[in-house]
Amino acid sequence: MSSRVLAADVEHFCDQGWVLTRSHDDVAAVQRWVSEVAAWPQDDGEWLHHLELTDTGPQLCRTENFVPFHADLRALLTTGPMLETASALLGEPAVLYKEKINYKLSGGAGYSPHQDAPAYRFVATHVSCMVAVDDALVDNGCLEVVSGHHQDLLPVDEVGCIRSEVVASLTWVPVEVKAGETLWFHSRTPHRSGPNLGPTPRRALYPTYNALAEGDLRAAYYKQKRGELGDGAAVSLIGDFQGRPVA
Ligand SMILES: O=C(O)CCC(=O)C(=O)O
Repeated sequence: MSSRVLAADVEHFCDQGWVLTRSHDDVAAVQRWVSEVAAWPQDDGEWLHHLELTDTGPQLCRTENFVPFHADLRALLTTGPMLETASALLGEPAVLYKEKINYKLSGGAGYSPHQDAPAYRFVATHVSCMVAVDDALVDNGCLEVVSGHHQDLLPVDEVGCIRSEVVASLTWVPVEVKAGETLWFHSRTPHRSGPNLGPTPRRALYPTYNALAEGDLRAAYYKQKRGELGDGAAVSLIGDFQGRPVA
């Protein structure tokens, strides 16, 4: 394990299925990089911008596949403390599998209760995290997780989210994450989030890492996702996003 990753953090992750760490000190720089990506044009790149319809009109809700085109975000997510923490939590060297920005701008929708594992088609061992770009608080739709419930896949409904009777039986805990902190969670940790009811954005980066021993599969993931969803409105390979599609 890297000396920069605390054994207590690994233990918390193994026991609870999540752990909160400090990931970056230059909050303003990461906010600027994410604003740069958000300003990229819709059509003429290989990145994937997604819009949602809100009461005030269409707005950006997600960008995927930006790491090849932004050197600073590539360095943040594929080297240094982030990669070291992913490797420590997986217990073996990690590699980036996919990455997204969820913008959750004011009025942006939340996410239904789900586990991520069913959406990851090629890899068995993976870990994700939410790198808070802005403070993620209860009022602007921070994540809620279920602690210590990451051993099994739970029964799902017709869109791949956790069945409502199971949701009602679980204890959901909001985890507020300040800008500069990262919430790491196991791909079987149940999680959900509410809408952003506040006036300011709740932007977050979501890199997912897999065990390098299973291969560097990022390009294959995006090829398959484009094939399955095209460049259209659907945001996810499961129906967890509660946002309205833009016609
Ligand atoms: O950003 C959020 O509020 C939740 C995101 C999430 O669970 C997902 O993208 O799968």
